[in-house]
Amino acid sequence: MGHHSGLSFRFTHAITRKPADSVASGIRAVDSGDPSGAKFREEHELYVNALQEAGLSVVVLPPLETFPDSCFVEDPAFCLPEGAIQLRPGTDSREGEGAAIRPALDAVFEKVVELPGTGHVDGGDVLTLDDVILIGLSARTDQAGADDFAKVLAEWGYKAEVCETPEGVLHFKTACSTLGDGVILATKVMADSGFFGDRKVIVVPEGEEYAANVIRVNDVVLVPEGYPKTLAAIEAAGFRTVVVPTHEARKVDGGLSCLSLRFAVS
Ligand code: CIR
Repeated sequence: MGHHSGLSFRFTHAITRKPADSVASGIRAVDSGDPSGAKFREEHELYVNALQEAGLSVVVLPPLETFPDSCFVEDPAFCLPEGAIQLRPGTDSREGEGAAIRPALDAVFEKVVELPGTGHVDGGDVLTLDDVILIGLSARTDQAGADDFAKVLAEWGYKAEVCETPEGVLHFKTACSTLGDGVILATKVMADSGFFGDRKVIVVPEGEEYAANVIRVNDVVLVPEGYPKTLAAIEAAGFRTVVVPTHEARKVDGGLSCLSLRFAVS
């Protein structure tokens, strides 16, 4: 199928995984208290509802206690209309999540391949735009992984570019999102990076950097609760918004995009 208008936001399906109680020991850069599995599952249900309201058929996988960060399903896989790629997350406690999500990929896609080689890629470092797929090098995604991933994408007919995620940013998409229709939402540091060429970039107001991670799903943009200036900026640009609470996810550096794999299949 390759690049086409709407590739970045027209979806039919999503895969999610309920947070486990072990999410209390999920990875975080700065400790602001442990998330509660029970509270996180309540927020997760609202997230799943929002995806359904946006028109998606949503698979909800059971909690996986052995992997504390396994509700962040975006990281161990990458999906396109023609198939899925099982990734190799770049931190020890998450590397096995690729194999854990594989059956869910096989259940939906005829074509599923594993990232070749020995490098690492976290899906959170991959930003799909309609005309190019950006892969951010980070503490999780290394050059070997990015190069091998780009090769698979090229074989499937997709153009990829490898970028340097700015220092101190967990994942490339922690600091930017596509709103579709050629518009990017990004933190100032990301906006100044030059990655986005002449696309229109909405800069996230200072102090609301967490809200750079939003997801456009069909006709709406899901925005985390508690970021009024960013919400207003997205609405002023003409997008319909839906606010979703992500307070528990945030305690372990997770956001809206990390919680699902979104894709279009016929
Ligand atoms: C981690 O550090 O891997 C998790 N605690 C958070 C993952 C967030 N995922 C994402 O940004 N795609």
